[in-house]
Amino acid sequence: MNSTMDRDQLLSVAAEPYPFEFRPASCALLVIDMQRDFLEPGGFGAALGNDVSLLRSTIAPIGQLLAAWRAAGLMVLHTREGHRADLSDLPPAKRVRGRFKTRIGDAGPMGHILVRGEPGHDIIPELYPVAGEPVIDKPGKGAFWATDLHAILHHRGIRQLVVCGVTTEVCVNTTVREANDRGYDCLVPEDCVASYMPELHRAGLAMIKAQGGIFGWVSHSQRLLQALA
Ligand code: C5J
Repeated sequence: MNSTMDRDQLLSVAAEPYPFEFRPASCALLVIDMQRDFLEPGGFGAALGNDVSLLRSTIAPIGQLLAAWRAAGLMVLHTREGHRADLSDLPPAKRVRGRFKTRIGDAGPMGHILVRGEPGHDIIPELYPVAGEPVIDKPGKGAFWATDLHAILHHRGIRQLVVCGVTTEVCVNTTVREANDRGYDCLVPEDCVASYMPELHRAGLAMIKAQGGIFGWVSHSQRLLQALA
């Protein structure tokens, strides 16, 4: 696929519960929270007791989709979960939830955890945004809540989303549900999302595609790349 392709043609991807049809011009790639705080040792994910290496299998396939979207001149967006340095947008309930020793805003090896501007809050170097790709800073799990994501997609004529990133059952699932309620179709490539808990990854995907695709479609990055080729 290259920048001379017909971006308005209708493409079809093998998916569950049935093929996903999309026009590249109106289908954005949305990469959720591929941040150092979730994917590298010493960040928020690790502070909660998780094995961050479980998420790293997504980096290569997301990289392939990013390359294909960029080569075709299609829309790419990234999100980051995090808070203001003074923590004024951090709900006290979110800060204390889990009764963990290390909490959001505390100093860690990659700076203050999940705080904007700190090294750990930023996107991993392997998938770093390039010029022109909006980065949505979100205080919650869903990418639509308290952000301008919906306005940006609307202004660019985007109606469908390929949603990648971490974690499957938390920020990916919340964002897919929010998108569904706003009228977007979402396709989730199963190898481009991951969880610290593999059983919740499977459950998160099952919930999206159940009941005729109640929240969206599930496929694989290779099937998507074949459709674009
Ligand atoms: C979490 C996320 N798991 N990006 N955030 O707290 O899924």
